[in-house]
Amino acid sequence: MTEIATIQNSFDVYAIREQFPILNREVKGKRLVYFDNAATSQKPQIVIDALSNYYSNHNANIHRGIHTLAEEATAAFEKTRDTAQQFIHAATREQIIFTRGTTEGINLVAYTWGRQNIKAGDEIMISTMEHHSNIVPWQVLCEEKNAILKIIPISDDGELLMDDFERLLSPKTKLVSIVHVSNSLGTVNPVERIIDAAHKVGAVVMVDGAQSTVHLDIDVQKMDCDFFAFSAHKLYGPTGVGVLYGKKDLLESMPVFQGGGEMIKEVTFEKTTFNDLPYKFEAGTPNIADTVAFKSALDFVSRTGKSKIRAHENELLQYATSQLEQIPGLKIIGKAKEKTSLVSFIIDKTHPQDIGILLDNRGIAVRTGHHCTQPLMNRFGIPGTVRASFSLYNTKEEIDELIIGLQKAVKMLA
Ligand code: 7TS
Repeated sequence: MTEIATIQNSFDVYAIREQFPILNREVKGKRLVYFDNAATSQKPQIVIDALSNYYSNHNANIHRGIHTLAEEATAAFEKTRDTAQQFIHAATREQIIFTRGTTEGINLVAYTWGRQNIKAGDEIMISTMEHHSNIVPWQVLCEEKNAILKIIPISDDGELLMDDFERLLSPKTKLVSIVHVSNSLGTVNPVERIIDAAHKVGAVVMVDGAQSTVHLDIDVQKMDCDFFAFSAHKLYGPTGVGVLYGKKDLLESMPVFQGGGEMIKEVTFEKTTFNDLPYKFEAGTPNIADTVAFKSALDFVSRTGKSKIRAHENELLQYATSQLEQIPGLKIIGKAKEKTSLVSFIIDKTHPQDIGILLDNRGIAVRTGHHCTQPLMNRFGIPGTVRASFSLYNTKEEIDELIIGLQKAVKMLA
């Protein structure tokens, strides 16, 4: 039995850890405890090897050459498209558009579908808990078109107020763009209910899957979203690659995003005809090596098994929550019933950044600040939080180290 087959049968966090070389390094003389997974995940050896193998053996530009290397590089690049299609259960491979990441996916929709379809007086709806990348593109569009941005409010626990959402919906609502899982709260939003309600008033729905795709099973057809965007680097893959999924009729009707090589069928100075999906949206030489290596990351997650990963991460979430709640003066921000493995918190009389520095001195990496969700921080009346986000390779012992680090930090700062 191979090592991977063994992992498939039982979740062995220590065997998983061995596949992530960076977890062996020391920071400030201590073994690294990496709790900044919501910002970016670490990479398993197979992803690192795939990158090195691509450049060592197959590097060429894709789609254009007839020589052997070009054919190998093209085949490897296109294989990732098939794997990504299966990973999110898209109906066809043409609906998988490679981007730089979630941010570019959202901007692509704003700059193409948005500019074509949003008119003065139309309404675009987002929520209080959006990442800046799902706020700013819509603000820019609303300003340009004289459209109106509406915000779905949230409860003190960090859950969407669904009754308010349904009240805000009207035939004027043309687009709802909603985060699937909040990067600052961990809240899992009821996207199917949102999509269903939005479709009833004729609105198109975009889902920001940056934080959800690594933790939850994603089935874009069952979800019935119109657009779905995610990033490889939060999914054990390389930085600089992402996927935008869209319903085929929408993608076909949309104007092009960027012009250049690959996205055309024929160019004359009088007129250009555009390529078919997905190439219509993939102008220029893409990030070939990282896209090729992304396949190894998706395969790694699928082989390990999302349900086993989720069970392990849930255990970490429950354990961390119960331990953190025992620290005097600590308040958890985000107590939704449905959460992924992320805890945001503040501690009386301390600044999140000071906590972050003291934890880093113990080799513990957490994120502090507003996490690119400033309006959400304003909703809670705080400048930021300390955020510990857990991944499949984290352990309860590491959470114990976090708790000790926090207890010592509080003693020093309070
Ligand atoms: N949407 C959400 C919900 C995110 O968490 C992020 C990145 C993005 C969009 C943008 O993704 P990108 O890959 O295009 O940058 N979130 C974070 C974070 O929480 N800390 O660093 C980046």
